[in-house]
Amino acid sequence: MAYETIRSEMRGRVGLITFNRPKAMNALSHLMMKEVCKAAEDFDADGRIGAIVLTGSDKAFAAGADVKEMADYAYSEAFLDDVWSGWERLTRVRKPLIAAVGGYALGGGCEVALMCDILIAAENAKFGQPEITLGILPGMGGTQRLARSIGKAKTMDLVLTGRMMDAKEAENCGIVSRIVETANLLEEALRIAEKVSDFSLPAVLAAKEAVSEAFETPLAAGLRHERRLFHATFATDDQKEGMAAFVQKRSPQFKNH
Ligand code: CO8
Repeated sequence: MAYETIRSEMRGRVGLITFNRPKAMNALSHLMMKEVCKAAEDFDADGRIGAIVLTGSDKAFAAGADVKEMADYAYSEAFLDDVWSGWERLTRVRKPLIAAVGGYALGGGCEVALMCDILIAAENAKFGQPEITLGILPGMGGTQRLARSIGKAKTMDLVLTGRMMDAKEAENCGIVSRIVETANLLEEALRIAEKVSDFSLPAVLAAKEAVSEAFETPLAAGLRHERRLFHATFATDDQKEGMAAFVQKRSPQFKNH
């Protein structure tokens, strides 16, 4: 399918989505939201794909929602259309989403990266929630996902001052999984996605579901859910294969059932 604001392609068992609005620092327009979510949902439904990588350019992952597009919004339009909530579709994708962030990940760009499951940052990555400088506040989870991941003190600092943090600070406070050399960002992200794609898909989906649950439920309910998912893996052929391969000292051949 041809897209205007992104590129979407298969790299082996990995679905690769690249934000492609270079003249606007990959600002997230409404069309881009629809295209990114559609591409991610298509990969989610495609049995050949095991994981999805989202990336931008070496200058910008995405510099936020498109300010020019929303500058003249009236309250009633913003409220009634509820357009930005469409990005939440990404959080319903069941396959692992890996954000490969180079350059700026600001505002909505940072929030989209935070919706992903693994965040790989290039050395030149910069994260921030600069909405306060525009007379608004984060509107797509910045105050909530950041607070849950990095705590109140850092979140307040970022949200109230609008300052940026570099890749090292973002890794230290726990939103970045790994930092890689800027020139190797995509290669590393694809390598990680390919590795995840080689595992049993039912186990991968269950693992993602269980970890995601930790952000939404009390501990006892999360532990119970994890145990049920764990028990369920014993109904799969892949569990038999994975353990047989370990015992026989060979590589497993998972069949995704
Ligand atoms: N929206 C629209 N255009 C943008 C955006 C943006 N967010 N960011 C950059 N651009 C455009 C610039 O206007 C410029 O266009 P032009 O050449 O036509 O003037 C072009 O990209 C290049 O940008 P700069 O010349 O500014 O490049 P610099 O290298 O000097 O600076 C920065 C790069 C620091 C990234 C700077 O562009 C900047 O500060 N951008 C705005 C960052 C920002 O405030 N982001 C938050 C936006 S609000 C938001 O995300 C709310 C989220 C609510 C939920 C919505 C979810 C999608």
